Amino acid sequence: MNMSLQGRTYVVMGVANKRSIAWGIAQSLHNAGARLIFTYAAERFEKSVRDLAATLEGGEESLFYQCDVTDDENIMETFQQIQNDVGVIHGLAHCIAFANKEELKGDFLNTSRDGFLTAHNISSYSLTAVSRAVQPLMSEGGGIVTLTYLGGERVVPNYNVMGVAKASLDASVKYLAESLGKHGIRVNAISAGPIRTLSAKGVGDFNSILKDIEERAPLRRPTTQEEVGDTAYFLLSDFSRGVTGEMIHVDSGFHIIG
Ligand code: NDP
Ligand code: N5H
Repeated sequence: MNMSLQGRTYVVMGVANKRSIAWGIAQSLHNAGARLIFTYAAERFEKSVRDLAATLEGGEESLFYQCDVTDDENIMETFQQIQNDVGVIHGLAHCIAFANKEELKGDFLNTSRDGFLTAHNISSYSLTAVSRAVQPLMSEGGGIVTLTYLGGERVVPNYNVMGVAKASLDASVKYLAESLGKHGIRVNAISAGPIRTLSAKGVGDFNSILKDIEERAPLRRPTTQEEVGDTAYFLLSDFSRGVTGEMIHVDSGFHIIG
């Protein structure tokens, strides 16, 4: 078996800028020879995604589609268009989450119904919606990977409604793995340690969170985009062919510390 992804095509959802974890995944897949398809939600990020892809050698072969995961019609049209343009897809990386800023501080008890539904809609249900849309394109089987965080397994200050949404996402990974296994499609999650991205900006006290990782995580260093990218590559390659419904922590081992 070889690790090359030559001749394979992967959809990467959620590149906003060069700090995005999705961009780390895109780079790892590209380095393995994969052809990439990027989706972005906001038009304002289209140029940023196109400019980034252009920095990849042969990146001009990449394709770009606008896809807002709150819009079922938009999702269906996007994957219909991808099917028309490229036919078969071998995998998908779902790197999407959102919660209103006001819900990411203070007491979880104050979470509003609207804020709860928004977080779950974008950060959790979207994986099921997208998996259903991509399934017909994955006719040769393959992998779907999503990104989660420890705050879905335990209470992490300020993560609040996003923690509950990640718990729902984590359970969705297992149910989707069961639904899609018969089609040769594996579904897994990477639980990443804190990485300073646009989403992470301005929420919580990121410096003290990173300091804690540097002091207490077994590897005594923060997680990098590249580390997550390479684990996504593993999960989207045949080397992980027996792995589905799994969550791999790429967090310097922080999750084992009590
Ligand atoms: P980024 O801000 O780089 O990426 C978040 C992405 O979510 C953006 O590209 C954004 O697209 C997209 N998004 C938001 N709303 C929608 C929508 N309605 N439709 C489609 N896309 C949408 O941050 P990260 O790379 O940090 O986040 C990626 C994933 O990693 C998230 O699931 C996050 O929870 C997870 N994660 C992050 C960690 C970290 O420390 N950074 C740790 C563990 C997990 P747009 O900007 O175009 O709206
Ligand atoms: C415990 C923490 C720190 C506190 C909580 C952070 C939660 C972050 C997750 C969500 C996705 C952030 C978010 O939705 C921010 C938005 O309200 C505002 N930002 C935006 O709209 C920007 C422009 C766009 C690009 O962002 C999105 N998402 O669309 C958790 C951290 C230690 C780890 C972490 C940061 C986890 C995570 O899930 O991202």
